[in-house]
Amino acid sequence: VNVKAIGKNDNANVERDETRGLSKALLDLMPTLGTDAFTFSPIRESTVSRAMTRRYFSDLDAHAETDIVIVGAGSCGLSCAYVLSTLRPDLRITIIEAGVAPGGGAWLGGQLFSAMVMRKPADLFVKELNIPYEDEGDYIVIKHAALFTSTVLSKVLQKPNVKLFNATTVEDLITRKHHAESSASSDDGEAADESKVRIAGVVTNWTLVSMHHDDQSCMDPNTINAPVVISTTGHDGPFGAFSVKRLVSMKQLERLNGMRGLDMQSAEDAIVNNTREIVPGLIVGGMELSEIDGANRMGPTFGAMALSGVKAAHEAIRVFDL
Ligand code: AHZ
Repeated sequence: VNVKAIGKNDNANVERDETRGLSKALLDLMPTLGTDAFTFSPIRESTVSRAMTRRYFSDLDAHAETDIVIVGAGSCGLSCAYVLSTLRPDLRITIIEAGVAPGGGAWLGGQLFSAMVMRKPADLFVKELNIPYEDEGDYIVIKHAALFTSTVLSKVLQKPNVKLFNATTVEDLITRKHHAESSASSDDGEAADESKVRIAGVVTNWTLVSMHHDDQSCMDPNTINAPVVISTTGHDGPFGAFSVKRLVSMKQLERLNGMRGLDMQSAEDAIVNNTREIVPGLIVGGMELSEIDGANRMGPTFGAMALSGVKAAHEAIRVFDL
Protein backbone atom coordinates (compact mmCIF):
# COMPACT_ATOMS: atom_id res chain seq x y z
CA VAL A 1 0.00 0.00 0.00
CA ASN A 2 1.00 3.60 -0.47
CA VAL A 3 0.89 5.17 2.93
CA LYS A 4 1.33 8.90 2.70
CA ALA A 5 3.28 10.82 5.30
CA ILE A 6 1.08 12.29 8.00
CA GLY A 7 2.72 15.64 8.17
CA LYS A 8 5.80 17.77 8.40
CA ASN A 9 7.85 17.45 11.52
CA ASP A 10 10.25 20.37 11.58
CA ASN A 11 11.09 20.06 15.31
CA ALA A 12 14.71 19.64 14.29
CA ASN A 13 14.71 23.27 13.10
CA VAL A 14 13.28 24.70 16.33
CA GLU A 15 15.79 27.01 17.96
CA ARG A 16 15.80 26.48 21.74
CA ASP A 17 16.72 28.75 24.60
CA GLU A 18 18.95 26.30 26.47
CA THR A 19 18.63 27.96 29.89
CA ARG A 20 14.83 28.33 29.84
CA GLY A 21 14.07 25.05 28.04
CA LEU A 22 11.45 26.41 25.61
CA SER A 23 11.81 27.40 21.97
CA LYS A 24 12.96 30.99 21.30
CA ALA A 25 9.88 31.62 19.14
CA LEU A 26 7.49 30.64 21.94
CA LEU A 27 9.40 32.76 24.46
CA ASP A 28 9.22 35.75 22.09
CA LEU A 29 5.46 35.22 21.69
CA MET A 30 4.74 35.18 25.43
CA PRO A 31 4.98 38.95 26.16
CA THR A 32 2.77 39.77 23.15
CA LEU A 33 -0.16 37.64 24.41
CA GLY A 34 -3.03 39.89 25.49
CA THR A 35 -1.57 42.99 23.78
CA ASP A 36 -2.64 44.70 20.55
CA ALA A 37 0.41 43.18 18.88
CA PHE A 38 -1.14 39.73 19.21
CA THR A 39 -3.55 38.17 16.74
CA PHE A 40 -4.10 34.72 15.24
CA SER A 41 -3.64 34.07 11.52
CA PRO A 42 -6.99 34.63 9.75
CA ILE A 43 -9.42 31.76 9.06
CA ARG A 44 -12.92 31.17 7.71
CA GLU A 45 -15.23 28.64 9.46
CA SER A 46 -15.68 26.52 6.34
CA THR A 47 -11.91 26.11 6.14
CA VAL A 48 -11.90 24.47 9.58
CA SER A 49 -14.81 22.26 8.61
CA ARG A 50 -13.13 21.15 5.39
CA ALA A 51 -9.77 20.63 7.10
CA MET A 52 -11.42 17.99 9.31
CA THR A 53 -14.01 16.39 7.08
CA ARG A 54 -11.82 16.05 3.98
CA ARG A 55 -9.23 14.12 5.99
CA TYR A 56 -11.78 11.98 7.83
CA PHE A 57 -13.61 10.91 4.68
CA SER A 58 -10.39 10.35 2.79
CA ASP A 59 -9.25 8.12 5.71
CA LEU A 60 -12.58 6.25 5.60
CA ASP A 61 -12.06 5.75 1.87
CA ALA A 62 -8.43 4.56 2.26
CA HIS A 63 -9.17 2.27 5.21
CA ALA A 64 -12.26 0.60 3.72
CA GLU A 65 -9.66 -1.89 2.46
CA THR A 66 -7.04 -2.34 5.13
CA ASP A 67 -4.36 -4.92 5.96
CA ILE A 68 -4.97 -5.29 9.68
CA VAL A 69 -7.82 -4.09 11.91
CA ILE A 70 -7.28 -3.83 15.66
CA VAL A 71 -10.54 -3.74 17.61
CA GLY A 72 -10.15 -1.94 20.94
CA ALA A 73 -7.46 0.57 21.89
CA GLY A 74 -6.78 -0.52 25.46
CA SER A 75 -3.30 -1.37 26.77
CA CYS A 76 -3.18 -4.59 24.72
CA GLY A 77 -4.49 -3.10 21.46
CA LEU A 78 -2.19 -0.06 21.64
CA SER A 79 0.88 -2.18 22.47
CA CYS A 80 0.03 -4.39 19.52
CA ALA A 81 -0.41 -1.39 17.22
CA TYR A 82 2.97 0.04 18.23
CA VAL A 83 4.89 -3.18 17.46
CA LEU A 84 2.96 -3.96 14.29
CA SER A 85 3.25 -0.48 12.80
CA THR A 86 6.96 -0.30 13.67
CA LEU A 87 7.90 -3.72 12.30
CA ARG A 88 5.76 -3.40 9.19
CA PRO A 89 5.50 0.19 7.92
CA ASP A 90 4.24 -1.30 4.65
CA LEU A 91 0.97 -2.45 6.27
CA ARG A 92 -2.12 -0.28 6.56
CA ILE A 93 -3.37 -0.61 10.15
CA THR A 94 -6.83 0.51 11.29
CA ILE A 95 -7.73 0.79 14.97
CA ILE A 96 -11.42 0.89 15.91
CA GLU A 97 -12.15 2.11 19.44
CA ALA A 98 -15.69 2.37 20.81
CA GLY A 99 -14.88 5.05 23.35
CA VAL A 100 -14.17 8.70 22.64
CA ALA A 101 -11.00 8.32 24.75
CA PRO A 102 -8.67 5.54 23.62
CA GLY A 103 -6.76 3.72 26.39
CA GLY A 104 -9.38 1.37 27.86
CA GLY A 105 -8.64 0.56 31.49
CA ALA A 106 -5.06 1.83 31.44
CA TRP A 107 -5.51 5.42 32.60
CA LEU A 108 -5.24 4.34 36.24
CA GLY A 109 -3.21 1.59 37.92
CA GLY A 110 -5.91 -0.12 39.97
CA GLN A 111 -8.88 1.06 42.06
CA LEU A 112 -8.39 4.81 41.50
CA PHE A 113 -4.63 4.78 42.15
CA SER A 114 -2.12 6.38 39.80
CA ALA A 115 0.91 4.06 39.68
CA MET A 116 1.07 1.25 37.12
CA VAL A 117 2.80 -2.03 37.95
CA MET A 118 4.38 -4.23 35.27
CA ARG A 119 6.12 -7.52 36.02
CA LYS A 120 9.35 -8.32 34.22
CA PRO A 121 10.06 -9.02 31.39
CA ALA A 122 7.41 -6.44 30.32
CA ASP A 123 9.96 -3.79 31.36
CA LEU A 124 11.50 -4.42 27.93
CA PHE A 125 8.43 -2.91 26.27
CA VAL A 126 8.49 0.09 28.63
CA LYS A 127 12.19 0.62 27.83
CA GLU A 128 11.36 0.39 24.12
CA LEU A 129 8.92 3.28 24.61
CA ASN A 130 11.51 5.23 26.63
CA ILE A 131 9.15 5.69 29.59
CA PRO A 132 10.82 6.37 32.96
CA TYR A 133 10.11 3.87 35.76
CA GLU A 134 11.30 2.67 39.16
CA ASP A 135 12.92 -0.77 39.17
CA GLU A 136 11.70 -2.82 42.11
CA GLY A 137 13.48 -6.09 41.22
CA ASP A 138 10.87 -8.48 39.81
CA TYR A 139 8.60 -5.65 38.74
CA ILE A 140 8.71 -2.02 37.69
CA VAL A 141 6.46 0.89 38.57
CA ILE A 142 5.55 3.74 36.21
CA LYS A 143 4.59 6.76 38.32
CA HIS A 144 1.24 7.19 36.51
CA ALA A 145 -0.64 4.75 34.30
CA ALA A 146 -1.57 7.74 32.14
CA LEU A 147 2.13 8.22 31.35
CA PHE A 148 2.26 4.73 29.85
CA THR A 149 -1.01 5.12 27.96
CA SER A 150 -0.36 8.62 26.63
CA THR A 151 3.15 7.66 25.49
CA VAL A 152 2.17 4.51 23.60
CA LEU A 153 -0.87 6.31 22.18
CA SER A 154 1.19 9.26 20.98
CA LYS A 155 3.78 7.00 19.34
CA VAL A 156 1.08 4.95 17.62
CA LEU A 157 -0.78 8.02 16.37
CA GLN A 158 2.40 9.44 14.85
CA LYS A 159 2.88 6.39 12.64
CA PRO A 160 1.99 7.19 9.03
CA ASN A 161 0.53 3.71 8.49
CA VAL A 162 -1.97 3.86 11.39
CA LYS A 163 -5.43 5.42 11.56
CA LEU A 164 -7.46 5.40 14.78
CA PHE A 165 -11.22 5.71 14.38
CA ASN A 166 -12.41 6.40 17.94
CA ALA A 167 -16.05 6.83 19.00
CA THR A 168 -16.60 3.98 16.54
CA THR A 169 -17.86 0.54 17.51
CA VAL A 170 -17.32 -2.81 15.84
CA GLU A 171 -20.89 -4.12 15.64
CA ASP A 172 -20.18 -7.35 13.79
CA LEU A 173 -17.55 -9.37 11.94
CA ILE A 174 -17.39 -9.92 8.16
CA THR A 175 -17.19 -13.64 7.39
CA ARG A 176 -16.43 -15.83 4.39
CA LYS A 177 -16.71 -19.58 3.93
CA HIS A 178 -13.55 -21.15 5.24
CA HIS A 179 -11.58 -23.44 2.94
CA ALA A 180 -9.18 -25.37 5.14
CA GLU A 181 -6.47 -25.72 2.49
CA SER A 182 -6.14 -21.94 2.25
CA SER A 183 -6.32 -21.49 5.98
CA ALA A 184 -3.73 -19.72 8.02
CA SER A 185 -4.28 -22.18 10.85
CA SER A 186 -4.47 -25.46 8.94
CA ASP A 187 -2.11 -27.01 6.43
CA ASP A 188 -3.56 -30.52 6.26
CA GLY A 189 -5.59 -29.87 3.09
CA GLU A 190 -8.88 -31.14 4.55
CA ALA A 191 -12.14 -30.47 2.64
CA ALA A 192 -14.06 -27.23 3.23
CA ASP A 193 -16.51 -27.41 6.13
CA GLU A 194 -19.57 -25.33 5.09
CA SER A 195 -20.20 -24.25 8.66
CA LYS A 196 -16.69 -22.91 9.25
CA VAL A 197 -15.89 -19.30 8.51
CA ARG A 198 -12.86 -17.12 8.29
CA ILE A 199 -12.99 -13.52 9.40
CA ALA A 200 -12.58 -11.05 6.55
CA GLY A 201 -13.12 -7.67 8.20
CA VAL A 202 -15.38 -5.75 10.57
CA VAL A 203 -18.76 -4.03 10.55
CA THR A 204 -18.68 -0.61 12.17
CA ASN A 205 -20.91 2.18 13.31
CA TRP A 206 -20.37 5.39 15.23
CA THR A 207 -20.76 4.42 18.90
CA LEU A 208 -23.50 7.00 19.49
CA VAL A 209 -25.47 5.37 16.66
CA SER A 210 -24.73 1.86 18.00
CA MET A 211 -26.17 2.88 21.35
CA HIS A 212 -29.51 3.76 19.76
CA HIS A 213 -30.44 0.63 17.82
CA ASP A 214 -33.21 0.04 20.38
CA ASP A 215 -34.99 3.35 19.83
CA GLN A 216 -34.21 4.25 16.18
CA SER A 217 -34.74 1.84 13.33
CA CYS A 218 -32.63 1.00 10.28
CA MET A 219 -29.36 2.70 11.05
CA ASP A 220 -27.25 0.45 8.88
CA PRO A 221 -23.56 0.12 9.54
CA ASN A 222 -20.38 0.58 7.52
CA THR A 223 -17.70 -2.02 6.71
CA ILE A 224 -13.94 -2.48 6.57
CA ASN A 225 -12.43 -5.40 4.63
CA ALA A 226 -9.24 -6.86 6.10
CA PRO A 227 -7.52 -10.25 5.86
CA VAL A 228 -6.49 -10.08 9.53
CA VAL A 229 -8.49 -8.77 12.51
CA ILE A 230 -7.01 -8.53 16.01
CA SER A 231 -9.59 -8.29 18.77
CA THR A 232 -8.54 -6.82 22.12
CA THR A 233 -11.88 -5.68 23.54
CA GLY A 234 -11.24 -6.64 27.17
CA HIS A 235 -13.15 -8.98 29.45
CA ASP A 236 -16.93 -9.28 29.41
CA GLY A 237 -18.92 -6.19 30.30
CA PRO A 238 -21.19 -3.69 28.53
CA PHE A 239 -18.75 -3.53 25.59
CA GLY A 240 -16.10 -6.12 26.38
CA ALA A 241 -15.32 -9.55 24.88
CA PHE A 242 -17.16 -8.47 21.77
CA SER A 243 -15.61 -10.74 19.12
CA VAL A 244 -15.50 -13.93 21.16
CA LYS A 245 -19.16 -13.54 22.16
CA ARG A 246 -20.03 -13.10 18.48
CA LEU A 247 -18.02 -16.24 17.62
CA VAL A 248 -20.24 -18.19 20.03
CA SER A 249 -23.48 -16.76 18.60
CA MET A 250 -22.33 -17.62 15.06
CA LYS A 251 -21.37 -21.13 16.27
CA GLN A 252 -17.66 -20.85 15.57
CA LEU A 253 -16.87 -21.38 19.25
CA GLU A 254 -18.88 -23.85 21.29
CA ARG A 255 -18.94 -21.73 24.43
CA LEU A 256 -17.00 -19.25 26.50
CA ASN A 257 -15.39 -20.72 29.57
CA GLY A 258 -15.65 -17.41 31.40
CA MET A 259 -12.99 -15.40 33.18
CA ARG A 260 -11.94 -17.02 36.47
CA GLY A 261 -11.18 -15.28 39.76
CA LEU A 262 -8.04 -13.29 40.34
CA ASP A 263 -4.65 -15.05 40.43
CA MET A 264 -1.86 -12.70 39.36
CA GLN A 265 0.77 -15.41 39.34
CA SER A 266 -0.89 -17.63 36.73
CA ALA A 267 -3.10 -15.13 34.87
CA GLU A 268 -0.40 -13.11 33.17
CA ASP A 269 1.50 -16.10 31.77
CA ALA A 270 -1.78 -17.62 30.54
CA ILE A 271 -2.87 -14.47 28.69
CA VAL A 272 0.44 -14.10 26.86
CA ASN A 273 0.82 -17.80 26.08
CA ASN A 274 -2.78 -18.13 24.81
CA THR A 275 -2.69 -15.07 22.54
CA ARG A 276 -3.42 -16.66 19.15
CA GLU A 277 -5.52 -16.96 16.01
CA ILE A 278 -8.83 -18.27 17.35
CA VAL A 279 -10.59 -18.75 14.02
CA PRO A 280 -8.92 -18.10 10.67
CA GLY A 281 -8.28 -14.38 10.28
CA LEU A 282 -9.13 -13.47 13.91
CA ILE A 283 -6.42 -13.11 16.54
CA VAL A 284 -7.51 -12.44 20.13
CA GLY A 285 -5.32 -10.78 22.77
CA GLY A 286 -5.54 -9.17 26.21
CA MET A 287 -8.33 -9.85 28.69
CA GLU A 288 -10.82 -10.83 25.96
CA LEU A 289 -8.88 -14.10 25.84
CA SER A 290 -9.65 -14.97 29.46
CA GLU A 291 -13.31 -15.40 28.45
CA ILE A 292 -12.47 -18.14 25.92
CA ASP A 293 -9.92 -20.09 27.88
CA GLY A 294 -11.27 -19.54 31.36
CA ALA A 295 -8.03 -17.84 32.43
CA ASN A 296 -7.83 -16.04 35.74
CA ARG A 297 -7.90 -12.27 35.88
CA MET A 298 -4.73 -10.55 37.04
CA GLY A 299 -6.11 -7.31 38.45
CA PRO A 300 -3.90 -4.21 38.42
CA THR A 301 -0.71 -5.50 36.81
CA PHE A 302 -0.30 -4.69 33.13
CA GLY A 303 2.73 -6.63 31.85
CA ALA A 304 0.54 -9.30 30.24
CA MET A 305 -1.39 -6.66 28.30
CA ALA A 306 1.80 -5.22 26.80
CA LEU A 307 3.31 -8.61 25.95
CA SER A 308 0.03 -10.10 24.71
CA GLY A 309 -0.05 -7.11 22.34
CA VAL A 310 3.52 -7.88 21.24
CA LYS A 311 2.57 -11.51 20.63
CA ALA A 312 -0.62 -10.57 18.76
CA ALA A 313 1.50 -8.36 16.45
CA HIS A 314 3.93 -11.21 15.82
CA GLU A 315 1.05 -13.60 15.11
CA ALA A 316 -0.69 -11.07 12.83
CA ILE A 317 2.42 -10.74 10.68
CA ARG A 318 2.66 -14.54 10.41
CA VAL A 319 -0.99 -14.83 9.34
CA PHE A 320 -0.78 -11.86 6.97
CA ASP A 321 2.31 -13.23 5.24
CA LEU A 322 0.77 -16.69 4.61
O1 AHZ B 1 -13.82 0.66 24.74
C1 AHZ B 1 -13.16 -0.59 24.85
C2 AHZ B 1 -11.73 -0.46 25.45
O2 AHZ B 1 -11.14 0.79 25.14
C3 AHZ B 1 -12.84 -1.20 23.48
N1 AHZ B 1 -13.96 -1.97 22.89
C4 AHZ B 1 -14.71 -2.93 23.49
N2 AHZ B 1 -15.64 -3.42 22.63
C5 AHZ B 1 -15.46 -2.77 21.46
C6 AHZ B 1 -16.10 -2.83 20.18
N3 AHZ B 1 -15.67 -2.00 19.20
C7 AHZ B 1 -14.63 -1.14 19.44
N4 AHZ B 1 -17.10 -3.68 19.94
C8 AHZ B 1 -14.39 -1.85 21.62
N5 AHZ B 1 -13.98 -1.05 20.64
O3 AHZ B 1 -11.79 -2.12 23.74
C9 AHZ B 1 -10.94 -1.57 24.74
C10 AHZ B 1 -10.53 -2.70 25.68
O4 AHZ B 1 -9.58 -2.20 26.57
P1 AHZ B 1 -9.39 -2.85 28.02
O5 AHZ B 1 -8.43 -1.97 28.76
O6 AHZ B 1 -10.71 -3.11 28.66
O7 AHZ B 1 -8.78 -4.31 27.67
P2 AHZ B 1 -7.30 -4.88 27.61
O8 AHZ B 1 -7.45 -6.33 27.41
O9 AHZ B 1 -6.44 -4.09 26.68
O10 AHZ B 1 -6.75 -4.58 29.08
C11 AHZ B 1 -7.33 -5.21 30.18
C12 AHZ B 1 -6.75 -4.57 31.41
C13 AHZ B 1 -7.02 -5.36 32.65
S1 AHZ B 1 -8.57 -5.84 33.12
C14 AHZ B 1 -7.95 -6.57 34.51
C15 AHZ B 1 -8.82 -7.26 35.49
O11 AHZ B 1 -10.05 -7.05 35.39
O12 AHZ B 1 -8.30 -8.01 36.32
N6 AHZ B 1 -6.65 -6.45 34.61
C16 AHZ B 1 -6.10 -5.77 33.59
C17 AHZ B 1 -4.63 -5.49 33.49
